[in-house]
Amino acid sequence: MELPVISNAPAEKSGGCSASGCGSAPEALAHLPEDIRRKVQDHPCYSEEAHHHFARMHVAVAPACNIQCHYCNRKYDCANESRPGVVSELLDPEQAVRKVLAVAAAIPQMSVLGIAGPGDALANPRRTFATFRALAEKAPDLKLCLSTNGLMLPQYVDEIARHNIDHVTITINCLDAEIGARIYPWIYWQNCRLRGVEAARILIGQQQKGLEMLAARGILVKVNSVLIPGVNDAHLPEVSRTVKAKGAFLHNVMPLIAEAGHGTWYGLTGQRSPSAAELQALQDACAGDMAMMRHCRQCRADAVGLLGEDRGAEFTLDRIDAMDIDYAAAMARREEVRAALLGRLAAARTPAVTEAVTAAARPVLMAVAAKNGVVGEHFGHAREFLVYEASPAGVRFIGHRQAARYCGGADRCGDGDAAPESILERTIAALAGCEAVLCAKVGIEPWGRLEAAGIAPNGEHALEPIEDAVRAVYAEMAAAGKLAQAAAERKVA
Ligand code: CLF
Ligand code: SF4
Repeated sequence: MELPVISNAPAEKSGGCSASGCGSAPEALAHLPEDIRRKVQDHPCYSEEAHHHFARMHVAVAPACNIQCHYCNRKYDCANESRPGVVSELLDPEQAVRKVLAVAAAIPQMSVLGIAGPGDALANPRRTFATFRALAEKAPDLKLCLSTNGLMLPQYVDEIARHNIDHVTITINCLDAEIGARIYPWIYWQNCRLRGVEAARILIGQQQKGLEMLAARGILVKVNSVLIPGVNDAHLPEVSRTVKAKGAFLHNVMPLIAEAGHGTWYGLTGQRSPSAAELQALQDACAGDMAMMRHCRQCRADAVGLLGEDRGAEFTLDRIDAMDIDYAAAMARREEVRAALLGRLAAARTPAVTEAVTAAARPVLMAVAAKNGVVGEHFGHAREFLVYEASPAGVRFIGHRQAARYCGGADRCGDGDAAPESILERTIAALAGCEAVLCAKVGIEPWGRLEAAGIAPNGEHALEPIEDAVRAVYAEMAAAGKLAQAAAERKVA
């Protein structure tokens, strides 16, 4: 599940460049062993490049939880991989299978089925594995993915392996039980409610043991960590190093979302969330040790669609019952679409040469209004911008910044009640630090306002693959002397 949206949240928490240690970037994928590459190439969370093209869905079949996290309110979905403040429609396994088959028919690029709550998948083993079992039989082309707090993980590793679940996420916020006691008030363990350091020690031990057991079986493990300023921020680089040493494939550091309105302990006691800059700095610090995910959208436990979009409302049970679906045709279509998308991804992996960029050029952040992996969105229609860093080392994904739609079309403007003017101001503020924004189109008014804010609007690379476009703009800046000039200014400063 996804975490809440922070107003000025940094760009997507996704993998990035091999230079920065991000194993989910295209260059890093190319260097993976063939069997691993096959497992991640169409997984939107494990591969940053795949997330532009392949979709995932979650089925909310797991209501119970066996621990308490201070960032969670039981009224909402599990915030370890979800967005606080959103409640999912609970399904039984039979309903879940019906929904998955309908979505797979309607969204042929849906490649992954995950169970991530709304409680903990392994606190509800019967429902979780019944769902996976049925889907392995009825939709064998889907990758199966599971997310857990890890408390019961060692007990279920064999069953996970038996069900061919190749991707498991464990939320590991700490290795130190003293820190853990500040995050987890209690766990439910062997029919007892345990509290404090003792509870945290057991949870941490189970998580680490489960990680080692999964790695020994060749199951890909992603570790999620919630960044809680003043609690585990200084500790997370050590977590990163340790989980890497034990075989984790990817680390996803997500920002704490602590709003009083969500009723969580942290929210009610004034624990703050990290800023975009703090999150990025910590992700960079951890990236020295392992591959980082930066494109996480903190999905909800019933999310459907590409990361960052939610088409769940199209697939309620009553709507599904009314659908007339030709499953055989849909399956054939899925195979065609998958092959086409993988072909497109392979073709996009050839980086262009940027001769104008010298080794001394400074790095530049650029925001992209993206759609399906290209510069495809109108500035005024974008609900989020992807942020990339261009440097002499290449182009790497940094994260995403949330925005509201500035322009809603001919008959309305903006999202909600806010005036377009204030939406534009907020969007420009969210793009702080970016020197250019690449989009399919941009209107005259936002154009002027962006320029005044020091962000160059650019509509010259509409429909080009994102990284090619960013690379090209960086080369244009280098050719115009903008990179060297700014470097000189920095030196003076
Ligand atoms: Fe779902 Fe999680 Fe599997 Fe992805 S989500 S169970 S690994 S298929 Fe992905 Fe969503 Fe972030 Fe999770 S964007 S919250 S990391
Ligand atoms: Fe909430 Fe998930 Fe933590 Fe359970 S594991 S308390 S559902 S955030």
